[in-house]
Amino acid sequence: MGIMKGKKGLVVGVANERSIAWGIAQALHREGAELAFTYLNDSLKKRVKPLAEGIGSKLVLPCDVGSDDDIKEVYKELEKEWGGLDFLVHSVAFANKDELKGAFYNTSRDGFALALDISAYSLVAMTREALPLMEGRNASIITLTYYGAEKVIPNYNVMGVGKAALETSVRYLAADLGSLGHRINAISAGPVRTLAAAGIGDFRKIQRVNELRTPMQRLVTLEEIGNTALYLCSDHSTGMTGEVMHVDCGFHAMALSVQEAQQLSSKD
Ligand code: NAD
Ligand code: 0WE
Repeated sequence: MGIMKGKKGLVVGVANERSIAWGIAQALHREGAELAFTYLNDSLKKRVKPLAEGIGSKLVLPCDVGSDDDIKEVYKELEKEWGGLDFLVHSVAFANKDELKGAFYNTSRDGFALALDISAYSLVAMTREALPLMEGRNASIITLTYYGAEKVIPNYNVMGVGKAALETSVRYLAADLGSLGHRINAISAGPVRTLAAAGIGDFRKIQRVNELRTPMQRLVTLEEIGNTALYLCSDHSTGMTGEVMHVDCGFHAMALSVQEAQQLSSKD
């Protein structure tokens, strides 16, 4: 117990108690990590602050990851308060809602740039600005991705392209960070009913397909994603970097569900 004792980390992407970032924060806190949080805007501050305080975190800072100034300000504060950083949890994505449905070719130039800026470039900027604080600490960085980066998930559209850029950024960043002693990995999570997911029209259908197609015949839990994040942030995973780990009850391993295959063979 207490495998994160003495480690300090920043968690970016809590909106409420259902956020994947919050599931991750709880696992890290359970193992003794000291955490700082950021929030996007004032309406989310009201949600994030009490959650953070509930686990003894006093550092709750504003940050729009689309702003270099905001990012620099966060690390300035962490430098002042902590003087170092052992891990970073990046759990942020955004695309215009009207571009998460219909034909992908209708994605606008601005919508494409926005989705890739917030969902992929933000990891690059947050990593770069964290480096002075991480110096000599063998730090770990994690981000959250989705299967729509690898294969077409209808309507995921520009977010799929953004997640592909994010996953590739993880590999290029891993190459940069290795000689500094730091690591960076991604968790490819199965569908979880969060605020970001609630905004999606056919999310229930996506969850239903996952329950039918996964080897485990169920959906992944926030706790399971949190425990995997804990592993990647901890010194139990010091041999891993540049990896995309699927925490999806095995969905990525299937092309057809077992039931679909049985239905096909029974018709022979
Ligand atoms: P969520 O809504 O709880 O979290 C998304 C967070 O992104 C929010 O806290 C929001 O404030 C933040 N955000 C958006 N734009 C921002 C900006 N400009 N600056 C700073 N923060 C910004 O939803 P979630 O599902 O927990 O999403 C977290 C991550 O997990 C995302 O990267 C998402 O793509 C990924 N993911 C989600 C699922 C799922 O099914 N929910 C599956 C796989 C991966
Ligand atoms: O990464 C995501 C969701 C990311 C997301 C969600 C929203 C909703 C509200 C990004 N931007 C926005 N913008 C908004 O205005 N997921 C993995 C969840 C998700 O989203 C989908 C999915 C799944 C799964 C969209 C279409 C199809 C499947």
